[in-house]
Amino acid sequence: MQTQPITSVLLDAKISKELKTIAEKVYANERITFDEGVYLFEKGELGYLGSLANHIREQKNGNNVYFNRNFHIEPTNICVFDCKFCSYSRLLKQKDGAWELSEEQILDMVRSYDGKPVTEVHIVGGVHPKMGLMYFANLIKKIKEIRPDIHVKAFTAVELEYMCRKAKVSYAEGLKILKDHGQNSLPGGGAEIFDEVIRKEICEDKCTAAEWLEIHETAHKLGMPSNATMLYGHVEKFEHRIDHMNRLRALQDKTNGFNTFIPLKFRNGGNQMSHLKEVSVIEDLRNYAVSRIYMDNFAHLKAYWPMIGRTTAQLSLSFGVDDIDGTIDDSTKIYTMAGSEEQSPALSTKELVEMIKQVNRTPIERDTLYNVITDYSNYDFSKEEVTS
Ligand code: V47
Ligand code: SF4
Repeated sequence: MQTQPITSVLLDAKISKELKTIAEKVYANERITFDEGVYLFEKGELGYLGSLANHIREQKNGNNVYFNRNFHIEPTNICVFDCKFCSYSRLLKQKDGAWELSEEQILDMVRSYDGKPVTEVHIVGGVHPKMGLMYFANLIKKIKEIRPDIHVKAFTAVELEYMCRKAKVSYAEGLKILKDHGQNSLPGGGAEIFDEVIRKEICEDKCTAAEWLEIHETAHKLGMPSNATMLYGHVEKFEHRIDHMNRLRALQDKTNGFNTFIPLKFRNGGNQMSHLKEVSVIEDLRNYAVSRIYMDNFAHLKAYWPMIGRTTAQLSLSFGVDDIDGTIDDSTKIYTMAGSEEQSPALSTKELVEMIKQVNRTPIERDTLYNVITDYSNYDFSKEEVTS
């Protein structure tokens, strides 16, 4: 049943019967089908998609745009896997450009935030054969001893699959050990594209789609929420993007354990797929919009600004996005090394707030679980000492 008037652009006689039906479904809060998702990618123009996605964003999140105060730790870029799109990893035998932080260096990074109001540390890296489950469990414990209040969002399903396999424990056992040592949630990386044929072409040796989904389902059952990503804009077709979203939507129906969906644009700098062109900004925005329309059971859609750039992140806020990630503090190299325009990704809270206000949205600092920390609508920065 239609609850709101459909804007005139959607009733435009020039749009097809199918697009009108989809618009009616969206306004009636009805889920769209797989075929309708593919049709949106094939036939939906930017203005039409943006209009629908913006409506959903408003319904779900009002005028709020979320961000957090966070930093990353990337313990190593040495990796046993060889994903064709990855610009940042190095094989064990490659010395050039490889790094491996010691435990003390990692803990010093955490100590460097003493007195600063960060709320989340995001830990991911290459899959190093010598850094195992108990090494990371003890590392998290030590991080929590230094900073008991910080939320530890750590390890992609790719890292977790390898850790559990090496330690000869089930996913449930491995995740329980990490949880008991202080890990709070999982980031969304490693999902790439679930379609088995495309996955084989771009990252054949790491965890399968089924394993990725099983690890996230197991985490959700243990009370550890997670995020989900999708790597788009390479060799996949529209139906592969919808298939990917469909598998995530089905798991979310089952567990409701995902916090946010994060489309990740393939960046072509310095990797084995550099011969592929990157997709246009129009395609980025269309992809955010279709994601917002298709993923009806995800509360949030994130534009990760170090990957997409701050200008496109701002634009995405009119195409369904309600979250732009956080302060970052120049602590991640994944996208710098893949050729992103953000070569030293760091934004102060004040800069994030200004970015959001500039497009007439309400800046909300959140914690990892989207609890509101500060509403910056009428905030006076001149009274604050630490604004990082
Ligand atoms: O899984 C690697 C991607 C991911 C490239 O959960 C690339 O809040 C594009 O998952 N072009 C890791 N993408 C990053 C990630 C993430 C980032 C921000 C926030 C969250 C979250 C998760 O980065 C990998 C892979 O999909 N990636 N290389 C590249 N050249
Ligand atoms: Fe390793 Fe992750 Fe890079 Fe793949 S994307 S090569 S698993 S660091």
